[in-house]
Amino acid sequence: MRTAIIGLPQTGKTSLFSILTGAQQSTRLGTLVARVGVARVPDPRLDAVAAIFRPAKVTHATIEYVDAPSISREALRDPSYLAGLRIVDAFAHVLRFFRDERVPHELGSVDPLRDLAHVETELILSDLAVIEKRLERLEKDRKKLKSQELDQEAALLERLKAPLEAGRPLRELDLCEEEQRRIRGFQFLSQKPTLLVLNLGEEDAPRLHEIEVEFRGRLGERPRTAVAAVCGKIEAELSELPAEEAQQYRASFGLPDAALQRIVAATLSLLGLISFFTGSQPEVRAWTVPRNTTALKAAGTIHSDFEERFIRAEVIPWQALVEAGSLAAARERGLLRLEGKDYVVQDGDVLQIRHG
Ligand SMILES: Nc1nc2c(ncn2[C@@H]2O[C@H](COP(=O)(O)OP(=O)(O)OP(=O)(O)O)[C@@H](O)[C@H]2O)c(=O)[nH]1
Ligand SMILES: [Mg+2]
Repeated sequence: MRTAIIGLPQTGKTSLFSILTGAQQSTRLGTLVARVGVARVPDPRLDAVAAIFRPAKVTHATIEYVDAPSISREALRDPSYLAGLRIVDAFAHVLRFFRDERVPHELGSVDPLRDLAHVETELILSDLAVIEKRLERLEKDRKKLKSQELDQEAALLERLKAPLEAGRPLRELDLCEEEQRRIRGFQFLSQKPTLLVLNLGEEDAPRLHEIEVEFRGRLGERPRTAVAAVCGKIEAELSELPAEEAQQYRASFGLPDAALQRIVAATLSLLGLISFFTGSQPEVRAWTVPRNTTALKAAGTIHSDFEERFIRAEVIPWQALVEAGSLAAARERGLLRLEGKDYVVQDGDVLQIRHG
């Protein structure tokens, strides 16, 4: 799972990267190289399950974040820059709300909705260029070779052009599975699920929730788009402190719970991911999988051998395990269910995979 942090120059992308990955802040102006870091998915359920097993090691699920160089028309013409953006599963698009005269604004003034439209337009134009190029190619090929497959691809791409030309990103279109499959290989930028991160100034900290709600209202209904507000500068500074101390400072600013938790939770739900846990003495671990994943596929994410030699899964919801106090007690009370390969894993399940 990889998310790219995108946005205009000087909006707080690197600050967000520091909050999420704990990487020390090095505000490198306009750097052209993307940095990759790993965020641990904070999960109180994992801590509760770990208290039951008391394992040697607790492993959180992770999300990779990329601190991408800022979006611009020139950058979007650079093949290696584009390639870096194409491979990600989602975008976290940072919008500048904070006012600070010492920090120059690319478009001259603070106006997050305009900035959003500006960046979206660049992504859309980039996708349109890809479509045009492919259509030209297809036209040549279809003259040489009659192929229903190519005809259908051309028809679909033609159909995608109209909404794009009207300024609608591809993520807002309802495409059937067949259409999704046909265009997957293009990895269109405007199709990425997007978390809009509102980067507020510290004076807005007490109104964080209000501003978030208001912005959602102004945005209107947008499929595969989520909104989360943060005070980037404060949170980036707090990310270098011990958790408890940071929480005290946060409260003194009137800020809600840790930004890391809210951003990561929003990213997971945007992507339709759920968590399950595995527990044993050596290791308790959280895993993320798409909603509706079967026990067989879940076993495969742990180890490919588990999928190949899968027999059954023993399943218990994490709360039931915590209430029982131990795996043995849960088993005695008949709380562990034996499930087959087609069982659909639920958010918060604790799984023991039995394999040959
Ligand atoms: N006052 C104020 N300044 C901020 C805030 N967030 C970021 N900044 C400042 O804005 C500048 C840019 O922040 P970065 O996090 O480096 O932004 P960026 O988007 O990575 O910038 P580039 O990589 O150069 O495009 C820095 O000087 C930050 O201190 C904020 O919430 N309030
Ligand atoms: Mg930066």
